[in-house]
Amino acid sequence: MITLVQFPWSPFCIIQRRILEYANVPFKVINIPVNDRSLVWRWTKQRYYAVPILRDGKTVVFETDEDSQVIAKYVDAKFTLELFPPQWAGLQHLIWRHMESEIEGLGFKLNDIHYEEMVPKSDRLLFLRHKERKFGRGCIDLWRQQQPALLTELAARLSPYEQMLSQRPYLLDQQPRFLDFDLFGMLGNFLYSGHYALPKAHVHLQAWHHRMQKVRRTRP
Ligand SMILES: N[C@@H](CCC(=O)N[C@@H](CS)C(=O)NCC(=O)O)C(=O)O
Repeated sequence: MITLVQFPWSPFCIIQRRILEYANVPFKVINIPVNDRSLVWRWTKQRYYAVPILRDGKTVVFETDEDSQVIAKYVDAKFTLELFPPQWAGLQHLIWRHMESEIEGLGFKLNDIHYEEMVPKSDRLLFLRHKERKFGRGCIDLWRQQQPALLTELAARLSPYEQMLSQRPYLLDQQPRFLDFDLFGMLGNFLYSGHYALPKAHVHLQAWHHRMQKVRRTRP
């Protein structure tokens, strides 16, 4: 049985969870507290502390750099999901980098504004400290002030995806590829708090998002 170790709102965890659901295979999810990475540290033999990680029997899979997509490639190969077909190699890489910086970089701020609703009281001090050490003192208050501008910018940065989806059911072709799951993860993080919706003007993106919530691969 496959086990996914995660936080439910993490964009990178949402990608892997949705890929496993898409694969239509049984898997278990372990939610760890934001400030306690001891399980990840132990399972990876002190080589990694981020989430997600995946365990499959004796094999523990985790990313080797910001851009490695090791977990998705492992699941793809194991269940023949065709998420990384050769005809889209290179292009997928360029675009997932945009998603994981330009889209994620706005989405997580908009979600973190509501962190009290997802992080239990006992974990909030260290959560805030972690954010402020990375983004500066008062960053969450700053993002609250910037919220309207962040939303406008996010809609603009999503426009190319809306254009792509006006031509076909998934970003690249007729079936979901890694990019679809990647964008789904970034948007899942943005939408996690329940305070936002996808931009009204992006009607194709909305229809795609609806499909992406449910799609299961059709077995050959
Ligand atoms: N490139 C990695 C990024 C993973 C990542 O940044 N995870 C965050 C949670 S969303 C994390 O655990 N960061 C380390 C930390 O918070 O100390 C992936 O694709 O999985």
